[in-house]
Amino acid sequence: MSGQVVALRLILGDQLSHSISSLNGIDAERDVVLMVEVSTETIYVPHHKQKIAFILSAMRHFAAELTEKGVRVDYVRLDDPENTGSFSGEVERAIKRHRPGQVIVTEPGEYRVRQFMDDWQDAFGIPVFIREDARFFSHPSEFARWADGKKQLRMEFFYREMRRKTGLLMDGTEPIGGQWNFDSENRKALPKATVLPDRLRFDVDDTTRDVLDLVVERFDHHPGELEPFGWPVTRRDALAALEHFIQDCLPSFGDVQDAMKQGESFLFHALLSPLLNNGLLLPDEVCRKAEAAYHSGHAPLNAVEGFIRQILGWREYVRGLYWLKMPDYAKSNALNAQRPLPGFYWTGDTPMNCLKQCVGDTMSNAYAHHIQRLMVLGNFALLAGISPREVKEWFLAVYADAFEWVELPNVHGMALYADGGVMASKPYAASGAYIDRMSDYCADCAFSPKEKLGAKACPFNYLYWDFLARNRPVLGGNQRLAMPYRTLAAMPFDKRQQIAEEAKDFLDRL
Ligand code: FAD
Ligand code: DLZ
Ligand code: SF4
Repeated sequence: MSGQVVALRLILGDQLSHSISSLNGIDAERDVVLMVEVSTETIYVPHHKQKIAFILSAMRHFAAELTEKGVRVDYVRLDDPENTGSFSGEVERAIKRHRPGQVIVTEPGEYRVRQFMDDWQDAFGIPVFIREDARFFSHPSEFARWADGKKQLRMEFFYREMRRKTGLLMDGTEPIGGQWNFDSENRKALPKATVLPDRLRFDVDDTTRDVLDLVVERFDHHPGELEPFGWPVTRRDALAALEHFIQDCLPSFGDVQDAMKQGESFLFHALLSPLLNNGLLLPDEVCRKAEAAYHSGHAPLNAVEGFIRQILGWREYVRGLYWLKMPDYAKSNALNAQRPLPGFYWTGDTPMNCLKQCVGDTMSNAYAHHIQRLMVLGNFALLAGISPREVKEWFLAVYADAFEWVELPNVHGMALYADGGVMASKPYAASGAYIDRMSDYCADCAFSPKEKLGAKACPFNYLYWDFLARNRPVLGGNQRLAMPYRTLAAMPFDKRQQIAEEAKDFLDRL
């Protein structure tokens, strides 16, 4: 590379958008884009093999697209012998290589990375400009203003603000259909005769093959299966994945959004979260496409609203919450849960079929859909009192879409109630009856969801009541739990004692 470099522009592995703010105003002749594969990012948790392959392959394809556009890209590979293994080390080395007048970067998704980025200007002695990430509908500062002074934060109200702000599914100042939220129509079990769409998988090209070989060489001890690998890793393929979802899945997405089926990992879900989170797709374009499908009559309102709410509502809300509450949020443990994570979260080796299936899907695909994560894997960890720190590390490791800003609030807030109710007004705790209603897992299980106590009883059943009994000091006053607490109080003493004994026996053997 020749000529005076004006700006070194760093792009991280989850910033793979051509419209990323760090590229605004780029001088293709005199600026250099830096992209770095670094070992610290690949091992801060033991990422699923497919997740590492997805991130690195998408980075390499993105760098190639920039080069094709005439941008000067300095790309450091993981196996570069000079690679220092960290973002800070690689930015320092690149400054020595290029002697730029300034460094430009878009704010990172994770608090951990922001901390060392904030030191760079002093450490390297040149101006470092950290630009806002404009790919979201709202900035965390806007969320903080919205949250300021509120006694309780609820996603639904932030979501309505976002609907008004963006005009998505709005008819003037009113929500289309006269209702903000169609969630009550989105909780059906999967009808037996449902024909599921074939999901689009993408071919492995030479770039991805090199990365898959690298993962075998360096990360063979990491969890999960590497192949078959079918994730999109380019903008073009990401757009094809979006089109496939809108055409083949969105119309049916709403009704059975909460259903689970053995051997069917994807159902009508979008599979777009890894692409939204690494930047190959933008939330605005995804929501506008879904909205257009409603206006053209292709998809019904409950499906489109349900889908848009996940992105415009939940995704924005958890990001705002993350930046509002960090760093303390990561230490939260309102229910003082201390039990270590059982080994079957990694192996799937458990007689509880729902957990076995959900872990199996996770390890095969680096993906599980929301209800599998929340109502099976998360619910069990909640009821069993597993340490939030260990649960959080597991969820961060095993999913291709897992970045701390979105993963942590979902784990600590939504699944484990570790934040004491900041995110959810009550714990998402459920017994075996819920899993039985929403899935076909129980038919193949060693336990029965109908049995409440005894050797055949579904462990979710007695764990549910034991969870409520154990956590009465924290949860007893929660109005939304008044009914189950009344039921618990009405149980004969012997039954309550038996629940406590069976739960203790089960948990001691975990
Ligand atoms: P769909 O079900 O088709 O939903 C569409 C889109 O909505 C998703 O692509 C996603 O971008 C967004 N979305 C849906 N629910 C949420 C939510 N609760 N929070 C934020 N965005 C949401 N999502 C992640 O992106 N990364 C994570 O690390 C992650 N960890 C989770 C951990 C737990 C314990 C739970 C309960 C949920 C987690 N989620 C996470 C949210 C959700 O489960 C995934 O976004 C979803 O399963 C992704 O699959 P999909 O693209 O097929 O989504
Ligand atoms: C997740 C991840 C992995 C596995 N590897 C890299 C990498 O080598 N280089 C990189 O720039 N980003 C990687 N990432 C994504 C980062 O962890 C993510 O960009 C930061 O956590 C900021 O959110
Ligand atoms: Fe899961 Fe209980 Fe059903 Fe078995 S019986 S699959 S443990 S919910």
